[in-house]
Amino acid sequence: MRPLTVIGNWKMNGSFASNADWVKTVCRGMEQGMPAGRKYVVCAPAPYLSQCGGLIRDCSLAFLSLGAQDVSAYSAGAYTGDIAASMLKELDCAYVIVGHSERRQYHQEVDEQVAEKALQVLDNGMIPVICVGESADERNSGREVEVVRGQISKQVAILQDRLADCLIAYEPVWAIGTGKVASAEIAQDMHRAIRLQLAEFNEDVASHVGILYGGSVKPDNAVELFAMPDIDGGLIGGASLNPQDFLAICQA
Ligand code: G2H
Repeated sequence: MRPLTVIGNWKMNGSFASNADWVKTVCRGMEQGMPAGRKYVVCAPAPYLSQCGGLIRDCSLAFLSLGAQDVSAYSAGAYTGDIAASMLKELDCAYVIVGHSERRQYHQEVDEQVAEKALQVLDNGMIPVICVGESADERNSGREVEVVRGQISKQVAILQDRLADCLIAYEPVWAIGTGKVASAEIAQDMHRAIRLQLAEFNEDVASHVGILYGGSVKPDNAVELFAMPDIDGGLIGGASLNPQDFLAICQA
C-alpha cells in the first residue's frame, strides 16, 4: 500500500515572519487530527530551511517533514551557488524536488542532470521527488505520453531499481500556476501510463513508487484527484502558500 503524500512547494515565496506563521498554523491544525498513514512535506526556499526545520522539529509531528526545492548534481567542490545534498540532509530535509518544470524552463535542466540530482539525494538518505510533464503544445499535438515516457525512460536508465525509493510528480506544464487543473481522468490516465512503463522495467518498482499529481491543485479539486487509483498524493504550489488551503488539501 502506497501512502498518500502531500507536498507543499512554496517556490520563491516567504519571509521569516510569514514562514513562522505558516508552520505554527499548520502544526496547530494538524494537531487536531489528520487522516492516518499519510505524509506531509513543506519545501521551503533554501535560505529558510534552517528556520523551517527548527519550527517543524518544535511541533514534533512524525508525519510532517521538511523538503528542499532543488539540489546540486555534484557532491562537493567548485560549484558556486550550488547546494549539496549532504548540506540539505544536515538541515533536516527528508525530501528534495528535482527537475521541476521551472528548473527545466529557466535553468535549462535536462533529464540526465535531473537523474544525477536524484542520485545525490538518494545517496544522502533523502527521497527525491522527480518531476515530469508535457507542455501545452506537446499535449495539443497528441504527444503527451511519448514526451513523458521519454522523461521517465531517462530516469529508469540512470536510477534503475533505486527508483523504488523515489517519488515521481506528474506536473503537466500547462496546468502549473495557470489555474487549469488536469481533470482527474486525464491525470489518472497519465499516472497509469507511467506505472505501466515502470512495470515494463520492474513490476516491484512500479507497485512501490508513489506518483503525485501537481498543477493547480486546490482544496476543491484535491478530493477527486486523490481518489484516483494511481494518484498517490499531490505537489502543491500556489495553494500551499495559504496554510488553511494547505491543511484542507492535506485532509482531502
Ligand atoms: C506545480 C505546482 C507545484 P501550482 O509547479 O509544484 O504549482 O500548484 O501553483 O500549479
